[in-house]
Amino acid sequence: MTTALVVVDVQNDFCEGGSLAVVGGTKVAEDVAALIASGTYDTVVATRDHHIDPGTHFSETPDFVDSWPRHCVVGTEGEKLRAPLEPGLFDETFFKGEYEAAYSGFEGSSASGTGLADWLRQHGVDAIDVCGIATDHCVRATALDGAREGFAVRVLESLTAAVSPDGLEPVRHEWAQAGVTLAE
Ligand code: VGL
Repeated sequence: MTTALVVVDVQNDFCEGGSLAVVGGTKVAEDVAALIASGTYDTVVATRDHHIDPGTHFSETPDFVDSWPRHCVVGTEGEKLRAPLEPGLFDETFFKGEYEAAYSGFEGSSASGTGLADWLRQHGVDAIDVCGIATDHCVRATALDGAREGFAVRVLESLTAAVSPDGLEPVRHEWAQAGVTLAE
């Protein structure tokens, strides 16, 4: 099996100080950078929320379920990867959500227009380890889509941060139903 690390949306707006801050986001950035530096994975990719005008995904009165404060707007600091992560650490980056909500990294495309699933297959990847932010939104959706696309999917839960850490049981149940496993 060739396993790739998929790092979901570890961007400034999702970390402490950002417009949609998730507690623990900065620690995820640090811990994921250390994991990448350990050389465990030959293939490492990132996804990034990359909004221009995503319609009702943004709201002045967000419900934090389907609508959110403005975040990860193209060209802003909030859209950039959280240090110590930086673009050069990744073999490819997949951008999503220009004009719509896009929770799953599998909705993303590289700058040259390749989707995540095709890119992984082209690189001989058949398994993915998923980490990043937020556990209960973009990590959730990316893991489920990965399983649907036929990859063996593990979620590295200790390398994620959740919007609602107390609400993860149903998410874990969905993952289990889909054949997604948990590591650590
Ligand atoms: C996310 C809420 C809104 C995420 C993205 O990356 O999990 N959450 N947009």
